[in-house]
Amino acid sequence: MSDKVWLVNEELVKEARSFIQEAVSISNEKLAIIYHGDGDGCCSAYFASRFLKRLGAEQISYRWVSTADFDFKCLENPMLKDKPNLAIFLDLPIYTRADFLRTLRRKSKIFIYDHHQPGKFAGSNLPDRAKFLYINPVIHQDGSTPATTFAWQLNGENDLLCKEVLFMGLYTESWATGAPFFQDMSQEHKNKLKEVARAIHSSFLMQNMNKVHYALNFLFSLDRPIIEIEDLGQNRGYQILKNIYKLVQNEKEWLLYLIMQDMKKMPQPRYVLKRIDSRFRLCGIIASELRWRYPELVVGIWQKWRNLYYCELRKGKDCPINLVELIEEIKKEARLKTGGGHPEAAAFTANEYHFKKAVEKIKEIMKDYMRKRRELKEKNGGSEQ
Ligand SMILES: [Mn+2]
Repeated sequence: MSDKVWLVNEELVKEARSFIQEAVSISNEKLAIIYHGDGDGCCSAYFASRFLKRLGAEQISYRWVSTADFDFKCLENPMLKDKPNLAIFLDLPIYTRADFLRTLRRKSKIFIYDHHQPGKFAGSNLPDRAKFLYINPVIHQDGSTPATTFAWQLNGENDLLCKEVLFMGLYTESWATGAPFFQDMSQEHKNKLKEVARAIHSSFLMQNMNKVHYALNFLFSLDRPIIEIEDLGQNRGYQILKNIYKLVQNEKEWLLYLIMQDMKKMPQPRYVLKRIDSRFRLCGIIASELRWRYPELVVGIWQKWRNLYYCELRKGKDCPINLVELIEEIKKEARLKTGGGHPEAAAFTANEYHFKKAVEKIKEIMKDYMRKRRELKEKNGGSEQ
């Protein structure tokens, strides 16, 4: 039914294992794990850390990089100063930063596992294979196997707690359903893990918190499987995650209410394009909620994200517009910093000037589309209500 590649090729995992092992065994020096700020990135960092600790690593530093703009600049200077013996990048398209990698490589061994579309790859400019290993299943095998799966294989342990973390990482990537690893897990067990996974994911929706690791610390605090803990609420780390989760949910509900109040003023909306202001990255979940309320429209929700504007696009089930194509149209008129996604869900970032141009373009396209649709309905004798 699915063409998902559930496991990373064992040869690639072996190569990664010996690359990392060698770097750790040379000396007991500084190691760094840099992970994508989401459920998959965090769970993969957990497994990579377990693996390093088993190899005897003592000094591991952690950082995460958030989705909206993959702002690698904020980690480049500290890392070049820190000079870790080995830097492990998980679930991050860091290969777009060729200059940084070239400089870092002088002092550090670099390992990258990423499963995003490779895009511009700097690897060909990095001749020293002994110091650089990049694995991306999109390139090296046919599929986009999540980072959690890779790191779980790398770590090689398969106790119940590991299986639970694997489930949570895959759940946040929509890879848990149908995966061949969880057949013996009860539905109740899975539901419990989903709740924890949502709390883990929420902790990465805050701005400028890249050195705080609430979710990872919570995972490290677990000394037995989650299912065996009678009252998870007693766990301090989980209390923090849950509080953040509630904060995010409350803010989402409130912003959604404001948008709905605004939309009521428009009896026949042709699009839903709204700005929100929040310290949390909420465009995605708010746009996703609105798509159900406006099945015929394109929904775009944006917010200021550090120096950029960040917009999430969703479309209702009865809207035939392809969002990837929409973004391609926008690109003809506005210079986007990032932009892409799937036909039903896409996102882009741009500076203020180009962002405004982009939003105007979306309005234009939507007005045009809705006008044509109305004309077609009239021709067919139907009427717009
Ligand atoms: Mn990710």
